Amino acid sequence: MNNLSEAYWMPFTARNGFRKEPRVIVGAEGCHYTSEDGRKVFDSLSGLWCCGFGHNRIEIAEAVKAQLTSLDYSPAFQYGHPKVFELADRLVEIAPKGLAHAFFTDSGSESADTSLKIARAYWRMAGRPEKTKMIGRIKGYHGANFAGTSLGGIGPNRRLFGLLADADHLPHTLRKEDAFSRGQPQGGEELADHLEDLVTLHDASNIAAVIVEPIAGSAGVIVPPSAYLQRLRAICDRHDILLIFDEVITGFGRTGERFGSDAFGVVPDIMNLAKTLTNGAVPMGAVLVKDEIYQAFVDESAPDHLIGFPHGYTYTGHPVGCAAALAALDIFDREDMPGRVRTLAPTFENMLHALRGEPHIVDVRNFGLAGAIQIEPRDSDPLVRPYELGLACWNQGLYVRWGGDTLQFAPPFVSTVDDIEQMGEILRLALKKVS
Ligand code: PXG
Repeated sequence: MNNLSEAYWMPFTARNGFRKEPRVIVGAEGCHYTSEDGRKVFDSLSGLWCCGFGHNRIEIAEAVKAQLTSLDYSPAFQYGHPKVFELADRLVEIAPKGLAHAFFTDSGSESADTSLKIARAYWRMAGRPEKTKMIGRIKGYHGANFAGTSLGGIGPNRRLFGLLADADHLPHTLRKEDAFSRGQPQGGEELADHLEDLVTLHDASNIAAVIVEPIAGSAGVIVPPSAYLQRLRAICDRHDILLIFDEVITGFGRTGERFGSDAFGVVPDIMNLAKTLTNGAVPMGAVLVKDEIYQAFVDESAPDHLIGFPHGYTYTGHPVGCAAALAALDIFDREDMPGRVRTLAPTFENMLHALRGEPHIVDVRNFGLAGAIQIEPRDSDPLVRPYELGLACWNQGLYVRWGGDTLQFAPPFVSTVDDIEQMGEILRLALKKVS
C-alpha cells in the first residue's frame, strides 16, 4: 500500500516496526483474514478477542442493514426503542443468576468506567458515601479510559499518564510453580487473601469495589487457580465490597460456558461485557448488575422529572448495535457456541502444550479457547522475541497477538481441527526460526 498516511495515529502500535513491515488487512471470511498482498491468514485471536463466531456473519450484516434503513439512530436519553429493551431481556436471560439489569456502553473501556461509577454511586445511595476506594489487580486490563487505566495493572499502559484515579491493586495470580498447567492450576486461596491485607490497610468502610478479569487476557492469559475466585467472593461478602467481573473477553462462550462466571462457579455483583456481544461487528458493551444494585437507584416516590443515575453515552443502546447483538445472540444460541468451544478446547490445549520443549518457551497456559505461550527474554528484553515471532507467523499465514512476554491466542469458536493443527505447525516453525 503506498498511502500509509501518518495522519492516522495508530492505537497500541509500534510505529517504526509497522512502517518498516506494514500489515494491512483488506478482507475477512470465516476464520481467516486476507492480507493486502492477497494471502489467506488464520485469525488466531478472533480479531482482538471479539469475532468468536467467525467473520462476516451474514445474519449480523442483514440485521445491521435492516436497522440502518429503518431506525439508524434514536436518542438514548429520555427515549427508548424496542430493540434495546429486547436486548436487555435477552442478556439477562442468559446471564448468571441474579444479574438482572443491563446498562449499555460502546466498548469494554466504557464498561469499566460505567461499572466503577455504578459501584461508587451505589454506596452513596446506600448511605455509605465514604466507600470510594477501588481495587484492581496487577496484570489486569480494563481498557484504556481513566478508570480502566487506573485499575489496570500492566505497567507500560500506565507509565505515561501519572496518577489517574484512587486505586490499589491485588497481586497477580501467575505463580512460577504453575508453569505448563493445563487449565486451572490448583489452590490460590492465599492469593485472594491479599484482599484482607488491603482491607486492613484501607478499611472496608472506604472500599467500594474489586474489579478482576476471571481470566486475565491482555497480560497473557492468566487462568485463575481453582480456589481463587471463590475466596475473593467470600472476602468481598464479608466486608461489603462489590465484586466486578470484567468479562469483556471471557463472555459469550470463550471459556466453554456462557460466561467465565459460569465456568468458575462464582457470580459477581456486576459483570462487564463488550467484544463478542456483537461478534465484533459493531462497537458495543454492557454492564449487568444485580437487582439490589439497580433498586438502589429506584425511588418510586421521586418526582417524575428526577434522574436517578446521571450517566450514559450518546450511543448507549445504539439501535444498530442492538440489532447486531440480537443477531449475534441468535447465532450464539442456535450454534451452541459454548458447546463448540468445549468440543474444540482439547485440540487447542494439545496443540499448545505440544510446543513445550521448542526454543524459548517458559510457560504454556490455556482455558477453553484462550491460551498463551510465554517466551524467554532475549538479552533481558522480554518484548523483542514475541514481536519477531509475531512477524514470522504473519508472514507464514498466521495472525497472532503479541504483548509483553507472551503470544496470545483466542481462535474463533468455529475453527476446525485442521485450522488449529496448522496454527501449531506455523508456531513451531516460527519458534525454531527466531533466535
Ligand atoms: N476489559 C478487558 C478484560 C479487555 O480485554 C477491555 C476491557 C477494553 O475494551 P475496549 O473495547 O475498550 O478495547 C478489554 C480489551 C489483547 C487485547 O491483545 C485485548 C483487548 C483489546 C485489545 C487487545 O489482549 N481487550
